[in-house]
Amino acid sequence: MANWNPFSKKSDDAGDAGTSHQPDEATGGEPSPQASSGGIFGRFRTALKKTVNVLNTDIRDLVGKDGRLVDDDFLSELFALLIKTDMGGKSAGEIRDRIAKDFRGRKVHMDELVESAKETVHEIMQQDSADLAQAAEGPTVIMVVGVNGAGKTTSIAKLTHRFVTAGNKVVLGAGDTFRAAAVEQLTVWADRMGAEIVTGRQGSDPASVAYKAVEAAKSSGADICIVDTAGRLQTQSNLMQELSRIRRVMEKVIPDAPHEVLLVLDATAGQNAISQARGFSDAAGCTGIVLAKMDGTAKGGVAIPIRDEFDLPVKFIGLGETPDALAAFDVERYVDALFEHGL
Ligand SMILES: Nc1nc2c(ncn2[C@@H]2O[C@H](COP(=O)(O)OP(=O)(O)O)[C@@H](O)[C@H]2O)c(=O)[nH]1
Ligand SMILES: [Mg+2]
Repeated sequence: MANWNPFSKKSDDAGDAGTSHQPDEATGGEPSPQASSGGIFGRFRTALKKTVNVLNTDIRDLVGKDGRLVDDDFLSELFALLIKTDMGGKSAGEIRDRIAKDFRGRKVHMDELVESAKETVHEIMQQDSADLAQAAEGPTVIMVVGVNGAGKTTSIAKLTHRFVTAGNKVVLGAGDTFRAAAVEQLTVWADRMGAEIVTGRQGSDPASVAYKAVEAAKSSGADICIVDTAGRLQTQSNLMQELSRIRRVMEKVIPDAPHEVLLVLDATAGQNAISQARGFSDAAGCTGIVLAKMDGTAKGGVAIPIRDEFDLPVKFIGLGETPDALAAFDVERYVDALFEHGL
């Protein structure tokens, strides 16, 4: 198989958030106009802008040049600012508590505070590798699930683009048989990118499409099979059961399939909406998260409560609507980008 994991940190891919740190260094720590206005890295920076600004400006003002005594007042003001970054109450509380533990009753300076906050965020974000699992033999099967409009089909197009570009043969399964438009959307992408696609009639059984797609991938010696599913809510128990059924038919063709079940979450949806997707983890046996539409939120801190909320690694972030707008998620780079101006 050609260059299996194009998302691996080991592969030097300019599309990965953070691998293009050079423009930053080249301009002495400031992003070049080019980097901030366009490209994946620029969009990644924009996504984090509000969070970075709160950390860099508001908290810096709160602490002041000469430092600030850590007392109850300070701790509650700090908490209020952290909440503004979309990192969620739990994470903001953990940062505050750690600072209270380390510094209460004495003066803290900005660099010490940032160091402490960064360590806490790091601990929360710590996760297994973002690399995709790979089948021991035969095609690697990836199933994609999530609520309506989260960005599933677009994320599949992006994954396909990356796999095909890396020389892999991809078969897609248009498992969203609910909406005719979804099948058309995926067919257009597949044609454009030279991937094979298996479709079913509108309203037909998605498990049957999934079965045929995995079978086609196996018999044609494809490297990867990606199966789309219709959007659903975790409260729709019949539809959640359907996901288990789709999984089971895949297993009939390849015993350890699906190798990945990616839950696509809309970063702009707000934390409550995202929390509502928790049921997917159990019903669909999710193995990782794709955080779509990160370019649509200036409060990129949203990845923090997601790590708190789901016991799943964030594998990719979506940074736009074009097929190249997908980056492998890297905890170190994410945390560094959040705090880079605060040190
Ligand atoms: N800006 C932006 N838009 C996205 C991203 N991912 C998906 N979208 C848009 O979100 C909408 C819903 O996406 P779609 O893939 O059809 O969602 P699905 O219902 O989960 O399959 C479409 O208009 C996409 O173009 C992203 O990373 N950034
Ligand atoms: Mg779709």
